[in-house]
Amino acid sequence: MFSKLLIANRGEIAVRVIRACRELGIPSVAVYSELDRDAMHVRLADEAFALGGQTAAESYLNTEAILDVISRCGADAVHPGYGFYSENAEFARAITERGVTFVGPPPEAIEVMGDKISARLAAERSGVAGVPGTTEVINSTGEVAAFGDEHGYPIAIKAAYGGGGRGMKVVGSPDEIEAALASAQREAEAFFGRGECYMERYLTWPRHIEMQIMADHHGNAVWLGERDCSAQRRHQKLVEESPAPLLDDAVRKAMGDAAVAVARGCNYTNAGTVEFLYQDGEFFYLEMNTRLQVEHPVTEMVTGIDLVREQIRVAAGEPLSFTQSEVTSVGHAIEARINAEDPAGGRFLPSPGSLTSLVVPDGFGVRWDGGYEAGDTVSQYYDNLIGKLVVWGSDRQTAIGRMQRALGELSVGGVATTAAAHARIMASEDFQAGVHSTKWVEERLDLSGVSGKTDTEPPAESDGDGMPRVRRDVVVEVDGKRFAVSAWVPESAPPNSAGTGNSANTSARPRRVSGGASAGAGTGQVTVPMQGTIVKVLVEVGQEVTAGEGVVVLEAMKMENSINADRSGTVAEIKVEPGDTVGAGDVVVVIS
Ligand code: MV4
Repeated sequence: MFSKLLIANRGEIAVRVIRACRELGIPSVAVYSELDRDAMHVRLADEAFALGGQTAAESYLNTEAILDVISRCGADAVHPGYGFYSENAEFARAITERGVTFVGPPPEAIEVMGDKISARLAAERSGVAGVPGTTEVINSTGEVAAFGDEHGYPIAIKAAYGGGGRGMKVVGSPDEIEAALASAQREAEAFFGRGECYMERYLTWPRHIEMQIMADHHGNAVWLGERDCSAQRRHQKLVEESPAPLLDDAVRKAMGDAAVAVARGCNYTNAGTVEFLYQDGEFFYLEMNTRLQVEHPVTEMVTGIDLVREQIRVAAGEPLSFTQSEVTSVGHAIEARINAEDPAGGRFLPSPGSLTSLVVPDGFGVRWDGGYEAGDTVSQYYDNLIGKLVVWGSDRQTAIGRMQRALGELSVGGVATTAAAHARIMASEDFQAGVHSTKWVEERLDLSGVSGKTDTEPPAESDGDGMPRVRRDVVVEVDGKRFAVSAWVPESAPPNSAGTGNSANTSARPRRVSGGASAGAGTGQVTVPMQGTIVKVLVEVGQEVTAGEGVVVLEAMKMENSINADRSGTVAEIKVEPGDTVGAGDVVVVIS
């Protein structure tokens, strides 16, 4: 096993890998940018080294700086997480040349799958079909027209060196070919530096279903079940689940076998994901992701297999700890990505900032994979995933109910989050019925009226007296029943003050408690309404008082309460002095 593992990443995935290292007894090393000096992954790792810089390019993508830390700390393995260097064959080679293990697939497999045309050819060689289409670069509009004549419309034009959905153009009819091809090539050139494009039949209402695989260095390759990631917007996944709803067991097995065939075909090792489009009972190979994915926890929750632990073991040369027939899936798992984004109006605008508070759900079947704690800052420079809320339930309906419950417990202060959009998704009939598709969030889901704030604290406001007001939450009991109460009090009030007089705060005016006093129709026998201690007597015998005027101050329920004259007249008798304990109904002053 490794003697030290460096995590070339940040946020929740770095935290996830550090936790796996700790369980395996492997010392972990974090790296960090200037902005992440005190980030959660840095606090959690056994050692941490600065990379310098602020942006990803200056820090987590600074090869020189990372190679330097590797040699300084003596790590013999590097886990790249997802994003950053995870699918960078050059980086994998650079560290391998230094005798350091890359916890991931061989560089050659990364390369084959990095280019979509060669990836498609590799799949076809393994007997796995993509959406009907071409495996050659498009050279003229005539080729697209010929494809349309044969297979019909719509047609998808895709970037050969692309990914993540950028640069894909849909051609609805022959007269759109010229503009769509030119625009796809232009975008491919702009985004990926290479303009080559290919084409496929365009599926109009597909689901995105992907298959998790693992392979070791001993010839073992297995599939661990699928994830349905159809609920997404702008090619960013929102919700992932396993198993995929309404997927036939026979189709699942065929998809698993296809994924293993693709992996074997490129001599794959470690964890990988083969993506498919699924429509009308048929699945088509889309691409292979040669990394651990964000949504790996849903597979872990239904199979009970720790994928990160397994990745590290396999990278160290150990055989997979299970065989295909030992992999079973129990129940249903759903993941909701909690991003610092405001879903209002379906816009999902980034909402970076400091997390003034963070309360994460727990309880049976709930898992939180977070990268931040209260007080941490979500920077505009990096992925704004705050954490992943994952639930497990005995079936899909139970899991949906559990996710709704867990979302209700989540409270994030200081930034907007995607939580409210998740609540809408979980509550929607389409999602519950499993009839959503990759276009469903953008085209069908109603996000009107959602707000990104899970913590409903309004900004400090003035109450007309020029004093800024802040919210204080207190719990009160009324007749033994518990109420959570919010009070907006001057900013300068002590934190445990809900704005009413507090005995510790002697400058505050005592509360008036004697009912009906101002009516002036009392008997003159001034009583206290509750048990307490007399802290002050405000009048003397013989003194003239008016109805409603305070006569004594009673401390009760940790508050000072003014006990007031119930009629106008002369103070005839004072029955108490400071320090006396009185009970409800005791007469304290007599007015004649
Ligand atoms: C498609 C498709 C329909 N038909 N290909 C978008 C990302 C890129 N990697 C593949 N994508 C798609 N390819 C054909 N022939 C629909 C999509 C697609 C999609 C796929 C997976 C997840 C989300 C998606 C959202 C929109 C479109």
